[in-house]
Amino acid sequence: MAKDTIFSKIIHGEIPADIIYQDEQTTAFRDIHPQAPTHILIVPNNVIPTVNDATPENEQILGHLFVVAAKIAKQEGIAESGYRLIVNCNKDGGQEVFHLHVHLLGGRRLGPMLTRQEE
Ligand code: DGP
Repeated sequence: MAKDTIFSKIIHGEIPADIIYQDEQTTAFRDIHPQAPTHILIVPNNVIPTVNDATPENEQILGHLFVVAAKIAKQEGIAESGYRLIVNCNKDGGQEVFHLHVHLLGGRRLGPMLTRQEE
């Protein structure tokens, strides 16, 4: 099994976070460095380090993350105005925490999907 992460500690209540949703499979909490008025992380309770580690056994939980995202978007009042879901993978994707998570961003116009290429 993959080793615990900072997000595991949040999921298990060992460090504080603004948890807005939790069920047996997933936990959602507000990002510590919000990039938009709504910036929530939706995280599987069991660690999958990156998208590269996803297996056919993970298909149910990976789908569940989207169902939870839709539920939270409604709860946050941004379902109709719109939002963006992002999953970063490894260095070029900008992944910092190696516990797969979906960023749910909304509450303002988010602009183009990518910023200019870094040199
Ligand atoms: P990523 O770059 O996709 O791995 O995103 C990691 C996000 O996690 C980043 O936006 C900041 C957030 N984050 C990191 N540590 C913590 C924490 O301890 N608490 C909360 N709420 N968010 C965190």
